[in-house]
Parts: sequence; C-alpha cells; structure tokens
Amino acid sequence: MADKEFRSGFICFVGRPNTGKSTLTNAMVGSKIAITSSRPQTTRHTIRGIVHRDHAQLILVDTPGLHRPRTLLGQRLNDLVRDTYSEVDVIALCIPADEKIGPGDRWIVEQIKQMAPKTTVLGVVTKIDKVSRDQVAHQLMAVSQLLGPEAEVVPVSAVKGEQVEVLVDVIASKMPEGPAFYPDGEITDEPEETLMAELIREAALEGVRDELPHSLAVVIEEIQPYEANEDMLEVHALLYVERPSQKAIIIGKNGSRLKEVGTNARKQIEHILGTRIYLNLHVKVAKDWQRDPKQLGKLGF
Ligand SMILES: Nc1nc2c(ncn2[C@@H]2O[C@H](COP(=O)(O)OP(=O)(O)OP(=O)(O)O)[C@@H](O)[C@H]2O)c(=O)[nH]1
Ligand SMILES: [Mg+2]
Repeated sequence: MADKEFRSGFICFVGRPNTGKSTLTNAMVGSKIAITSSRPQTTRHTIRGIVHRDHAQLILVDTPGLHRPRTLLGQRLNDLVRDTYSEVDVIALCIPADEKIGPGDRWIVEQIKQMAPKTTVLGVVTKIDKVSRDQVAHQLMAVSQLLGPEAEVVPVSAVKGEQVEVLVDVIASKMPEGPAFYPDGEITDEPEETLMAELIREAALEGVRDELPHSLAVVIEEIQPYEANEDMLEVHALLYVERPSQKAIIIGKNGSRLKEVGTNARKQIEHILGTRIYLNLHVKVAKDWQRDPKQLGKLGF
C-alpha cells in the first residue's frame, strides 16, 4: 500500500459548559495544557493543543462552553467561540453520554449552521465511562439525529482513555492534505504566563462553591529570577474576586486556604515548566468585574 499523504488542519471542540472539552483536549495532546473543573464555565479563552502523529498533525482549539450569556464576560466568550468557527476545518460538538440533549445543544447547532454552513461537523459523545453500553448507543443515535445523517459521531472517554485514538484517526481523515503547522514536540501555543495563571485559577477553583468560580480571575504580575536561589523563578500573581466576602473565602482562616492553593498550583507549574518556582499570591477585590467593560479589558477579555 502506498504511504498515506500527510494531513494537517484545525478542529475546534464546542459544546455546553462542563461537557468535557478541555479534558478531551488534554487527553488527545497527551499533556495537560487546559485546566478543567467540575464547575461549568472553566475555560475562558481559546486554547490550541497540537496532536502529532506519523501521518497527521491536528491543531485542537478548545473553546469556552456555550450558554445563553448573563454577563458581559459570557457575551464576550460566546463571540470568541463564534469567531473560531471560521478558522477551522472541522467543528466537533461535544455532548456528554449522561445528559439529555436539550435546547442548549440545539441552539449551538443552529449557531454552527448559521456561522459555518460549509464546515464539516462531527459529533463527540463524551464521558462514556459514566453510563452503560446501551445508553451510549442511545446517545449516539440522538446526537446523529441532532446533527443530521452526514455527520459522523464518535463515543469517547477522555478520563479512561477509551476511543481517544479512534477520534484522532477520524479527525485526521477529515483534514486536508498538507504539511505540519507546528514543529515536532510543540504541544501548545499558550504563553507560559497564561499557563501559570490558569493553573493557579484551577487550584483556587478546587472546592469553592456557588458563584465564586465565575468571579475568579488570575493575573500574573511579575516573573523574575529568585534572589535566594538563581535556579528558581519568583512569580507574583493576583487573584481577583468580585466581593470582599469572596476574598475571605479564598484566603481562608489565617490564610490556610490560600496557602494550600499556592502549594497545589506551584507543584503543577513546576511540573509543566520543569523549573522550581517561588509563588507569591495576593487576593484583590475588583467589584463586579464580569459586567464591567473597563475591568474586563484590564483582565484581558
Ligand atoms: N467520568 C468522566 N468525567 C469526565 C470525562 N471528561 C470530563 N469529565 C469531567 O467533567 C468535568 C468537566 O470537564 P471539563 O473538561 O472541564 O469540561 P469543559 O467542557 O471543558 O467545561 P467548560 O470549560 O466549562 O466549558 C470535569 O469534572 C471532568 O473531570 C470523562 O471522559 N469521564
Ligand atoms: Mg473547558
């Protein structure tokens, strides 16, 4: 058999919040480049992950979960996702195996049809480890009905690693022939500073409830060589919340919670960067920043 032509291209994962897009991105890339959490609306910017195979290179674009926006931040995130539709070869709609298809999913399908009528659409049934085989089969049919007969639908479990390679192959088969976009070994174009800020946000999200996750934003203020040990980096980060009561929660009794967040984030950052760091965290209140255009701008939205 003749060698297969090399294929390369862009695919974005879209779906309602909390449907497993970022977890799947990490599983396919083989490394953690996108933070994940059990709370909806974790991802706040598009994140590129690169999948290298002998016959293909896939650039995955993980996007924020889509929902009817209630804040200016929500609106900006939806716009961001819509902008990516025009930049990709394939759009993959992620729907969990354990949740009924609802108006939120139909709304996304309509948006895709409107914005990118010619783009190949793929269905991905995520989290198949959470349900029985029968339920997976049922969901595959439901997603197929939602997307129409021409769309392929692939079941996958990112957590168990089931079917991840099958999904890579299916996506690769839909890509145009062409050379790689990124050099071998490169797995993301996320700047280190963004990765650090995200890992701190992920650590701070752990265990907080209600509306607090949405109110949290992290900004890296300064990175410099650590004076006491020149093999280390000193990183200063600011955690923004929207209200003083939230500040108290994040800091915890005698600063215990913030300390824990710092330790967890530091380990993750050191693992990814391969450098030891001294991490300095501060918490600040930026009142209602999710609804304030000026503050959103300052925070990079
Ligand atoms: N059991 C199981 N859980 C999963 C799987 N994939 C994701 N999850 C869980 O689902 C939750 C949401 O995962 P994320 O990857 O953050 O979801 P997301 O779609 O990126 O969410 P947003 O960024 O908020 O839109 C997390 O608690 C994950 O651990 C899976 O294959 N199996
Ligand atoms: Mg995400």
